[in-house]
This record gives sequence, structure tokens and C-alpha cells, in this order.
Amino acid sequence: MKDLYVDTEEPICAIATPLAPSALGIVRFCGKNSLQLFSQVFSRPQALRNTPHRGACHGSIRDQTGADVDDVVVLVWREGGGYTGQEGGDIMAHGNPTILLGIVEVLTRSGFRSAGPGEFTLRAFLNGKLDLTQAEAVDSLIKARTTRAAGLALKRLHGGIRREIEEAKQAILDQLAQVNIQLDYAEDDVETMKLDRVRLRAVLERLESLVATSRRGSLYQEGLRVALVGPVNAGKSSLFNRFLQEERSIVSEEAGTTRDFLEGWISLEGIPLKLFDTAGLRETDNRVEHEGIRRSRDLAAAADLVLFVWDGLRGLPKTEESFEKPTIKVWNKVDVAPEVPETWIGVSAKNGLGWRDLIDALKTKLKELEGGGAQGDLSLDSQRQAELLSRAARSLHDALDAEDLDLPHDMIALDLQDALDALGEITGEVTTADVLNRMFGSFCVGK
Ligand SMILES: Nc1nc2c(ncn2[C@@H]2O[C@H](COP(=O)(O)OP(=O)(O)OP(=O)(O)O)[C@@H](O)[C@H]2O)c(=O)[nH]1
Ligand SMILES: [Mg+2]
Repeated sequence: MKDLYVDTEEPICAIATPLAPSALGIVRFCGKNSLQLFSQVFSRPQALRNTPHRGACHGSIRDQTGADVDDVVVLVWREGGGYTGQEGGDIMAHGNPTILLGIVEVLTRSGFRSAGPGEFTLRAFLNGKLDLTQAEAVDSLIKARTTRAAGLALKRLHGGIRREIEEAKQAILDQLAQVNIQLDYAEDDVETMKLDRVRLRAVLERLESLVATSRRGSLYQEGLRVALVGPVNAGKSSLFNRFLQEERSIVSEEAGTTRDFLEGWISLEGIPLKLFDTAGLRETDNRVEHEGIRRSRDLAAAADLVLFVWDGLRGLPKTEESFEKPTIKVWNKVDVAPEVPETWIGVSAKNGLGWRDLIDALKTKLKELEGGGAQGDLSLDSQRQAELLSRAARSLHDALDAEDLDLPHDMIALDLQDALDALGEITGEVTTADVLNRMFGSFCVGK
């Protein structure tokens, strides 16, 4: 990937909306003197230059031959304001992909560079508009698949994680200052200081419970992979269709109908679930079906949760297959096979009987998978944050242990400093270009 960290003031532009016919499409730009630069291809340069921060200016964009490309409204951002903190604008054009690409071409001809992924947000970060937890929240917000996931991301965007970290940092910093005083006056006969263990333990608990929310974070952000697995004709495709509320997968009384797997997203309690309908398991000489069955087993192995679907008409299975994954055993066709054995959930994919029970069983499993972390609505969604928080917690532990063992104060100081560094990396006070490149490289272009 291209290094994003090159020139952070250079005028850049990008299409910020999907390339599909729509009422409006937005091309955004920012950078040093970008309004002046843009005014050269705008039909009303003077009016644009006079437009105040957050003001709108109507006009048209012209190509190098002077031909109009589109009538647009430009929202103007002055330096210090806007998303990035740099001067720039959002060009609201007609949402025709050809027009939007045409506008970008006009801009790049006149001195703008096409922005890389996340480059606007990178600039917002570098200009102090966002810290890294908020920048990551922006990405999560854009990619969230359910309203609940979006709500959690918005909490982070509003600084939920940052505040937690700041509080922890303050407490650690206070203690480090005390230890340093002790170090500076080591020869003098000052009273030996003790760490405020109650306060530091409270901080440690907060950090650890934040780490524990990361499971929930990734659950909401990435969703859960749920595989419908079972013998042929058990009703996997029928269940899949009922979950999706559409006739997506072919259902037939013929055994071995589904060969390739199908996937579809649903939302349960705000958690996105990616469902897989798979080929029925049985012994077969057919090579295509055999390959399908191999894929079914792979999907079950890679899933977070398996719905093992069984045809109740066949009576209890002689041997129970284990997928070494959290599994819900579904006794399908309960409309014609009403004797549901213990530990099974009886449903009818055909008429919806028992559906509530299946959903409840799913919800219970989701709760288990969501894990601990009683931090209200806060959740970490990035592995990066979770790793750094764990490191901070470990160092804090070490500092407390060092005191228990009567180790010298400079050892305690080192541990406290490392905890601070880790926390600083989370918010982005200390980062490297490498970290930034990696992080922003996965963003959408135009954000
Ligand atoms: N009575 C009854 N029939 C059902 C029910 N669910 C599915 N069936 C029937 O069972 C047959 C097989 O259903 P499918 O959904 O295609 O089963 P499958 O597990 O996807 O089968 P393969 O793709 O061949 O592995 C069809 O004839 C369905 O109409 C149910 O709850 N009750
Ligand atoms: Mg099927």
C-alpha cells in the first residue's frame, strides 16, 4: 500500500458516496489552499472564495475546455473546522457515476491528488480532531451492519473509550510523579512513599473489564458465523429461507439438493449473523456432491455456532456428530414428528412451529459468546486496542508486584511508564507511521 504519511497538506479529493446512480453524489476535497485551487474550475470563483465556513455555494464545475461537467452545491470548510480541520469542501453533485468520475478528473487535472483510503480521517487525527479510538470508530460506524453495532460505534466516536483511557492515565501519572519524587530525593531522608494501591487496583479493574468487552465489540462489528449443518433432506435450506424470510435456497424432497453453500445476513438482538446453508451430509459417490459435503464440514469447523439440523421423522440419530463448536440441536419437521427428545429444539421450518424456542436458544448462545465486561455500552472493536489495553494492565500488575517484592523504585517507575505508553498508543499520542498506515489503509476511500 502507498504510504499515506507522505504529504499531509497536499490538496486531495475523492468520491465519498457509492458509485451507483443516485439522487446525489459527493466528491470531497481538502488541503492547503484547496479552495483557491478548486475555484479555478468553478463557475463562480469569487462567490466561492467569499463563502464562509459551513456555508454553501452554488455553481458549476468546468473542465479544461470550459464545458460544464455538472451543476453542484459546494459546502465550504475553512481551516480549523470541518471533519479534517483543513480547508476544503464537499461537492454535492448529481449522483451519476460518470459525472462524479468526471469531477475527480477535473480536480486531478487542476492539481488535486486522488486521496488514499482513510486519508481524510488520517488528517482529522493529525489535526487533533479525533484520537485513534475515534478514528477506528468512524470506520466501524461506516461498516456496521446493524443499528446496535452502529450505536456502539457512535459511543466510541463520541469519545467513550478515550475518556476511560484518560482517567486511567491520570491516575497512573499521579503515581508515577510520586515515585519520581522519591527517586529524585532518594538520598534525603524523606518518608518512603507507597503506591495508592486502592486507586491503582480500581484502574486495573477498569482496564481489564474494558478488555473483556472486546469479544462483544467484534461480535457486533464482524458478526457471528452460523452454519446450518445436517444430513440430506433435514430441512436446512427450508430453515435458511425462514431465517432470511425469502425463498433464497432451493428446497426439494430430493436428497442432496444443496450442493454449493449459500450465505445470507440476518440480525438478531442487533448482532449480525452470517448464516450458511450447506450441502447435506451423507455418503456419496458423486464427486460434485462430495466436494459440497467437504465444504459443509469446513464451514462447520470455521463457524462460531453450528445449527445441527435433524429430520425428526428419522427418530433419534444413532451417533451424534460433534463439530467441536457451540451447537444447537434442531429437531426439524416437528409438525409431523412432534415427540421432541430432551436437549433438542423442536421446530417446523414448514409452518414456523417452535420458531420462538429456536430464536430464544440462539439468543442464549449469543449471550454466552458475548462474554463478560460490565462496561455498560462501551465495547472495544479493535484487536489493536485490546492488545494495548492488556499490555497496560500487565504493566500495572507488574508495578504493584514490584512494590510487594520491595523492588527498587526505578523498577516500579519503568512499569508505570510502560502502562502509560501503552495507553498513549491506544489514543494515538505515541504512534508510528507504520501503525497509521496499517490502520487507515483498511478505510474507505473518501473517508
Ligand atoms: N413436514 C415438513 N417438511 C419439511 C420441513 N422442513 C423441510 N421440509 C421438507 O423436507 C424436504 C427437504 O427440505 P430441504 O430444506 O430442501 O432440506 P435440506 O436439508 O436443505 O436438504 P439437502 O439440501 O438435500 O441437504 C422438502 O421437501 C421440504 O419441504 C418441516 O418443518 N416439516
Ligand atoms: Mg438444502
